[in-house]
Amino acid sequence: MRGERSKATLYAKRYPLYAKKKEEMMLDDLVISEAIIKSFMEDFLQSIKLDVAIAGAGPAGLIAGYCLAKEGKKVAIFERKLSVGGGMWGGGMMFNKIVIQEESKRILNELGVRTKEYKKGYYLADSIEAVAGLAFQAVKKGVKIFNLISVEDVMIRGEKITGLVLNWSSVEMAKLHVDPLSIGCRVAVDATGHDSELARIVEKKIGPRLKTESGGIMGEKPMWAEVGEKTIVDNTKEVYPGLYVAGMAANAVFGGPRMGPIFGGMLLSGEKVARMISKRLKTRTPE
Ligand code: 48H
Repeated sequence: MRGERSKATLYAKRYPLYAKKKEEMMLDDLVISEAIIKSFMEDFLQSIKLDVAIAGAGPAGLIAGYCLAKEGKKVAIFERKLSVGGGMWGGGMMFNKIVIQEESKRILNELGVRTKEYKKGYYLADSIEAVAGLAFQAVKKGVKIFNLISVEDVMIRGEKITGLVLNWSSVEMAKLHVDPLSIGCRVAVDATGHDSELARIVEKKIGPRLKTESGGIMGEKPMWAEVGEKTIVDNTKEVYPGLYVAGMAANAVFGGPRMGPIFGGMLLSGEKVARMISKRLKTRTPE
């Protein structure tokens, strides 16, 4: 109390404008820092054992997280970049609109994102509104999103994914020799987009043992929206025990075409992976 008062007097002398504020609460820079550090550490510790760990906060990862949290699952998303939303912000060639089809319109509408019919079966949404809606609703449902953290490896025990290995993206970018930390999960989702990074890590570390035709990553095929949007939902499945693929990663791993700036398939894929995982975690004894 004495300290507070003398601080106020000091400020009042140095900055006359503060004289009026003398009796008011003063802002303490150290309290601000302490609040951030403590609260982040609490969140991080809370996430050390998860039901579901998702790599990638693009549209597929965000909707998967949202649906899983709605089912009461403890879920966190680890995103390499500063921003969430993956490739959705830029719409098509930086024209920031996205197209979605009839079946997935209800998903955006549930999140409060507006859609407008363009032609029968084609709906438009503002890409910024779509990303904002996805991220906001996911967080509100209880998904913990950690941005600026990259998944650099996986933990495998007894031929099953049991966790993800994390590092700051800045460490990765600066190529610093800093060891990572690990978190545990009952199930992991590779929602890393075109690069399907988690499936790639598994293939690289233990060989061609994925549940694909070749055992390895089949690779994404050329643009074909009609087929790509269908296969992406079919390809959303478990690719290695405990590891599911969703979104663009599903077509990259199982060899489906790309589809350009139509995003219905990403949403349906995220929803499907959440449904599959929820069912599995309900029927299994907690590990
Ligand atoms: C942490 C990581 C890591 C890692 C990557 O690319 P995304 O938007 O992926 P989807 O599948 O949700 O959506 C795909 C869509 O955006 C798209 O690209 C389409 C429709 N393309 C069609 C076409 O023809 O091109 O998001 C993936 C996210 C990104 O934010 C990455 O930064 C992040 O995953 N990420 N995060 N650890 N190792 N790798």
